[in-house]
Amino acid sequence: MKQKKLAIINDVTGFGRCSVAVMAPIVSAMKIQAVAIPTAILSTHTQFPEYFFDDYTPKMRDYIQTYKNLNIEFDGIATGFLGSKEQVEIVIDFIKSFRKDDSLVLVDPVMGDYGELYATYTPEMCQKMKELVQYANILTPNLTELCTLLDVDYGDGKFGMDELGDMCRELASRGPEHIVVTGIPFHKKQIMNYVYSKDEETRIVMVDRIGVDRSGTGDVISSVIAGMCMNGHNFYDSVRKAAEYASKCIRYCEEYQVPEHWGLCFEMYLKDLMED
Ligand code: PXL
Repeated sequence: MKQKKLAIINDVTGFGRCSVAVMAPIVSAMKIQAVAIPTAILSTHTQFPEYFFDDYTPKMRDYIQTYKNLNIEFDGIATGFLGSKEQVEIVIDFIKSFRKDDSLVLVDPVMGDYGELYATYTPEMCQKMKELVQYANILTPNLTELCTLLDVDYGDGKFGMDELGDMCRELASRGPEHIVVTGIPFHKKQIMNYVYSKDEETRIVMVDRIGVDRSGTGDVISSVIAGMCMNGHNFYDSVRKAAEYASKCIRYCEEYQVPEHWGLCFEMYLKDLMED
C-alpha cells in the first residue's frame, strides 16, 4: 500500500509525553508519515507547576503557506489542544485547503474534563470549537466536551445510553460521521468508550480502570484511532485497539509507579501497533 501522510496540528512539548511527541511516533509505528504543524512549543505540559510556553500562532500561517506553495498533500489531518480563537481559524483554513474527498479529519476537541472547561476556554473559544467540529469526520470528545459542544448541562456527569445516543446523533448531524465519547466512568472499576457511527448500531468498548487518570492518554487514543482508520480498519476496531493499547501502557505506568504527569510509557509497546 502507498504510504500515507498525516498532518498533526498540535503542540510540541518536550517532557511529559503529550501531543506531537506521542502522536508522531505512534502513527510512524503504523507506517504513516507524521508531519508536525506546531501550535505552541512547551518545555513540559501545563499540568506541571512550571513550564516554558511559546505560542506559535503568529508563525503558523507562514509555516503552512510553504506546504501550499510546494503542493504537499496529506491523507489525514489530526488536531488537538488549540489555544486561541485565531488558532482555530487557522486550523479551519488548513482543513479547507488540504482536505480531499477521502481524507481523514480527526478533531480531538480538547476543552476540559470532569465537567470543567480549561481556563483558556472563553465562550468565544467554545463557539469556534463548535465551528471546527463541523469539518471533522472523526470526533473524540470526553463527556465534558460532548456536553459543551451541545450546550447540555454536565450535571453529575451521569448519562444513560439513550441520552448518549441522542447527543451523538445531534453532534453527527453537524458533520462528523464517527464519534467516540471517551473515558466515561462506569461502575467505578471500568471506563466506557461510547462508539457511534452514522447509520450503524452503537457499540461500547469497555476497559478496566487502572490507577489514576494520566495526562496524555487522550493523545495516545486519538493517534491510534487515526492510524488504524488510515490503514483501512473500521472505526469500532480502531477504538478497541486504541483503548486496549492505552490500557496496557497505563498498566505498565502503574507497575513502575511512573508519576501521573509523565504521560503514558507508550514506547514500551509500539510493537503492538505494527502490522506486516
Ligand atoms: O494532551 C494533553 C495536553 C496537550 N498539550 C498540552 C497540555 C496537555 C495536558 O495538560 O498541557 C500543552
